[in-house]
Order: sequence, then C-alpha cells, then structure tokens
Amino acid sequence: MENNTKNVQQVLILIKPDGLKKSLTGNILTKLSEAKLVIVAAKVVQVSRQLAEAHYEHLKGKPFFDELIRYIQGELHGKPYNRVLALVYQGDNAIELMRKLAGATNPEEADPISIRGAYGRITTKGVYENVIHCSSDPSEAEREIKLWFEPSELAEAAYASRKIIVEKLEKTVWA
Ligand code: 3AN
Repeated sequence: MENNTKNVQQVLILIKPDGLKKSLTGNILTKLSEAKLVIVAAKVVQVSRQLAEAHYEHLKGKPFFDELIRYIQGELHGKPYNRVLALVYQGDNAIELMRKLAGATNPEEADPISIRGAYGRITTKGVYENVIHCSSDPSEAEREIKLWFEPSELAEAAYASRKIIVEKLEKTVWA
C-alpha cells in the first residue's frame, strides 16, 4: 500500500549577490522548479550586518566568517548587486528536495549538475561563492524564515503568529 503521509515543510532560499551579478536568477528558479514546490514569499533584501550575522550565527568564530558576512551583504560584488533575492518555498519534503538541487556547500565538491556545482566557485581568497543558500533542516528553516520575513509577507503560514498593536510606527509611504 502506498504511504500517503505528507511531510509539508517550508524552506528559505537566498539567491546571493554573485547569483544576481552573474544574471543567474532565471536559471536558478528554473532549476528549483524541478522540485515542484510552491513559492509562498519572495522579496529583494539589502542585507544589514545585523541580519547577516544573525543568519550565520552558527559560523561565528570560523576563519572565513568576516568574508562570509561581506559576501552576503554584497560588498564583494558592489552596487547594484549588494542585495539578495529571498524566497520561501513550501511542499512535501521541501528541505531535502531543495538541498539536493542546491548541491554541497563546497562548489568544487558539489554535484556538477546541481546549482552550486554548475555556478559556484571558490575565490582566490578562499570564499565559497556558492550562489544560493538553502535551509539545512526544519528548525533552521523556521529560525531563518522568521528572521527574513514577517508573518504578513507569507502567502501561507507554517508557524504560529500573534497580533500586536504598534503605536508611533514610522513608515515610508509614496510621496
Ligand atoms: P550551507 O550553506 O551548505 O548550509 P553552512 O551553513 O555550513 O553551509 O555554510 C554557510 C556558508 O558559509 C556557505 N554557503 C559558504 O558560503 C560559507 N562556507 C562554509 N564553509 C566554508 C569554508 N570552509 N570556507 C569558506 N566559506 C565557507
């Protein structure tokens, strides 16, 4: 008998500044569509140092940490590529499917037909420019999605949220 138990997950994908500069966005989204997941959120983000450090908090203390922060903030690729495209995909086994399409962290060890294998490189300074980020497991996915997105930015909610009253909120509106 077929096992119909679904394991619906959300996963954070970032197309990093090198992916944007090399004009790989379309190729990457096409490759990711092989997983047959749905996009539940997408936005362009100029990454603050605070967000970069929070995102990579598990790598604090590594010799490549500072370069990694500069990389994700777009400082290695300059304007107008000092940003990332952040997406949330949802579907059955989303994390494993997307990690497989992304390929191994080290682009030289990644499957050559994975995204990192095909498009990533290691710079002469030793920075892994591996084009995309993909959450590694369900608890990291939850932590990362909550870091990068607000509940209202997701077309489908996977995590509990609550309403608060915000007073004196400064907001930019169209002039
Ligand atoms: P992944 O992104 O595959 O989950 P992590 O979380 O271990 O892997 O690493 C986050 C990022 O840090 C990688 N995507 C890569 O850009 C960088 N990185 C990881 N390991 C190294 C390393 N040994 N040398 C240089 N950069 C690294």
